[in-house]
Amino acid sequence: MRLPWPAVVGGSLVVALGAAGLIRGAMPQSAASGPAPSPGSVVVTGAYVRAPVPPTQSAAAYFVVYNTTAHDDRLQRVVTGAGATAVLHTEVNGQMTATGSGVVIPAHGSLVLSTGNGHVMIEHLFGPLTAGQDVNIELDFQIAGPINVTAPVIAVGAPAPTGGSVPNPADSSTSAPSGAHS
Ligand SMILES: [Cu+2]
Repeated sequence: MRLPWPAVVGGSLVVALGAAGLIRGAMPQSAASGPAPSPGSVVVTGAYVRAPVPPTQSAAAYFVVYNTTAHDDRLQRVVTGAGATAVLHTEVNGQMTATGSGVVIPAHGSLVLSTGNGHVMIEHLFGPLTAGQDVNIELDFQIAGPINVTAPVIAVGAPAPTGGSVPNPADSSTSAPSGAHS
């Protein structure tokens, strides 16, 4: 019985392709012999929003982005239903800085937004944010496109959810970043 492959090249090659085809059929995404290992993706985990201290009109969102693809990508825009604007702030030379053109996440690299590393500052909140609520955040990547995450609101002083993200001992104890800068 012949496998339905377009057996164009040589006889020995047809055998090899047939075997690879069977393997691929049983285990999609296996590192059989394709040019790219697997499509890969950009994954966002551990998202949460720190509840703002009452007079503050902004809140900080944290998450971790894993770029499992073989190419760099750029987080170029953040949109949220919780506030009018969302600005990406990352620490550059010890200073929280708004990143106008986004942040590049290198191939097989990650971007960790945690206390002291950076955050998305949600400004002009549409309403009060209290612990237990969920905030929808859309992260727009240059290549991966939009990725939507649901970020629970965590009370001031409560420990950050781990969510499989990189442990950060400073995360739960340091002063709240809310309103620390514009
Ligand atoms: Cu900020």
